Amino acid sequence: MKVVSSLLLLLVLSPVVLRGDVQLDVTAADLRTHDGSALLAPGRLVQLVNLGPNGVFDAVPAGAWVGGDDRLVTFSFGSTEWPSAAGFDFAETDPGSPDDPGVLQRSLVFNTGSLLASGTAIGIRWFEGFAASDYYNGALPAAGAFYGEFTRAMPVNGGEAWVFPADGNVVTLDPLLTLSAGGADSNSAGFASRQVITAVPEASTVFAGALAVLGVTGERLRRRRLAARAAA
Ligand SMILES: [Ca+2]
Repeated sequence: MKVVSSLLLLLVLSPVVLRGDVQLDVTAADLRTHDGSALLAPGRLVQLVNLGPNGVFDAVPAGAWVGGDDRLVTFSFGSTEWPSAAGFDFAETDPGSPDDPGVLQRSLVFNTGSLLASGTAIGIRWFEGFAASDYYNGALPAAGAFYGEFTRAMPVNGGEAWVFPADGNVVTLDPLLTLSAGGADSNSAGFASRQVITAVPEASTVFAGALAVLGVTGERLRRRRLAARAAA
């Protein structure tokens, strides 16, 4: 219930940002490990994702943080607690109190240099096996790494749809609140139950591979014809 009351406070106390800036207030709870057995620990990696022209999450391929037309979104915090980056640590913004496991509560500030087009669909991903510092130090996920993802087009908890707003706006994104956190979303919605997939070869590589197969087949046919001629 603490999360719900904090959300209401955010809705009442929406701060003002400078013209040209955008602030997104992001809340999600309870975020858990892939089997739901443990709450995600503070310090784990969370990323904000631009869902791209298709408007949906694309699977994460090994060796990259996003796949398909998805892109990581870069932002800065108002303080210096974490460098401006496309990845941030999983924790709540609640100065003076310990971070609660499983609770993401962040205010992300974008300046004019990093604005996405208004209406761009966005979402968050959380990675069970990576600390935010791993991302910052250049780590990349391997196939099988667990992660969770969330976005919402139709608000149910009093916030806004998960799209990038126009300049100068402070937006509280409709939070993920599972039953265990006092909300109405299923508990499994907070599980990091997705897995990084084996990277799919580029289309050009597949095409070259197909040509190679055709080449082998063509060589076999030529040999058969030669053999038929010799036998004639
Ligand atoms: Ca996409």
